[in-house]
Amino acid sequence: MSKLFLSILLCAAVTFPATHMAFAVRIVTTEGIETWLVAAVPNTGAANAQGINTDWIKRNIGISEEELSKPENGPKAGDKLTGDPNFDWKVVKGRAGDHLIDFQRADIFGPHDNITAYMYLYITSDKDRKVDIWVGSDDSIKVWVNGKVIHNNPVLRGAGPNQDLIKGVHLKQGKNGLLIKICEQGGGWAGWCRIEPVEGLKASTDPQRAGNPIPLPKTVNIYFNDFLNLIGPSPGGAIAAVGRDLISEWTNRKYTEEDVANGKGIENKWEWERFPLAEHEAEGWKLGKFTNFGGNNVQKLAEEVFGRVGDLNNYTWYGYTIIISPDRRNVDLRVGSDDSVKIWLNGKVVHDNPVLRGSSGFQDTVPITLKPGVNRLMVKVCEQGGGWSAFIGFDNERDFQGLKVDASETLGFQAVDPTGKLRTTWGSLKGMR
Ligand SMILES: [Ca+2]
Ligand SMILES: [Ca+2]
Ligand SMILES: [Ca+2]
Repeated sequence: MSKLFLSILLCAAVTFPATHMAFAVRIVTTEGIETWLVAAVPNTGAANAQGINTDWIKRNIGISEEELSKPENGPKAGDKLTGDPNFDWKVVKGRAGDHLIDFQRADIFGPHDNITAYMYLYITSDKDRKVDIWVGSDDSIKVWVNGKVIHNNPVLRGAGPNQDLIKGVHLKQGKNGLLIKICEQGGGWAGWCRIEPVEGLKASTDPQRAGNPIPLPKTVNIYFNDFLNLIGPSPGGAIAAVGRDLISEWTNRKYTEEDVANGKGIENKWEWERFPLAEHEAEGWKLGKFTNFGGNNVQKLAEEVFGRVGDLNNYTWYGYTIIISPDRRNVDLRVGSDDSVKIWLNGKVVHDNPVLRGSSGFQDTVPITLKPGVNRLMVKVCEQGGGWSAFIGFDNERDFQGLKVDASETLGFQAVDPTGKLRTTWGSLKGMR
């Protein structure tokens, strides 16, 4: 895929609302802005209360957080904050790959609890414009641009790319000040930020200089985002649940997981709408898209597709989709899950990870072989407590090139021949080539 085509896809992914997406995958970069001015204030109490609510800039240097976020008042490397040189303003770079700023790194601030970090960047824009700003944080986060609060999330969480989206942020022509506050309570302590689109923007940590153009992201994640979905209760914990055949339990043994992974009972709308669920709390199958790519995206899908608002625990999600490949190819499927995960390709288990973990992106690498034509993919993610999330896709454009991954367009509305091949769709696709 050429860089140009990639940037068109990136623009398409952010420009069209989810319901009008031309793609059944979401192309998301995990690469944040690399270089920042940072400073910290220790002993700031609970991250999501005293830490985020107190103006630690004002307490230390007299001007407010709001005032500091105006570019004419912004900091430069070497400026004092607490007076402890370890915590005063300095320029740092995020880690390789996603550019996450891990404040606990020995060359930044080292490990601390109940402490607040500030990140600062001067953004020079060639004209007045609106941008989207994506942030990630461990733990609570508040963001200002040019003297205005644009985001406040008093949360306790691990950090990852793209956790919160701040839409339609106004940048003025010339220099803008971006201030991010990250309050840490315990465990990890990190911040992450990217701006989209970056065309026409330069970033600098030096108030005297416009700096360099913000580069287009080099790495992208390609997330499958529409599935045929089934959810239901799975008491007894995620690790046990991922090892049990819940489809068999929920249908009184009319169908097994392997049946469905082979397309049985599911590839025609008239079949899946009458899927014989005996478990009355289970719901499905229903077409639906992920609209969120932070942690807890399956919970969000359960709310939007099934109206199941609130924090579901000891629950399991099955997602089913079709990958149409123009050729036989070996690819690395990338998978992230909260909690346990199992994946079938064309009826066979290709991944089985009985684990309890959080997730806000890819974690596991699953080498698979796609055959020419229709490939059936079934994913199972068992949630035990806290967040519930799933990420399935590729982080390599070459693996994805030429594939069609699309539950809503390839399932259920076409004639299916007796061997289960989606002849109409595949035939028309080939005809287009
Ligand atoms: Ca933390
Ligand atoms: Ca939960
Ligand atoms: Ca969980």
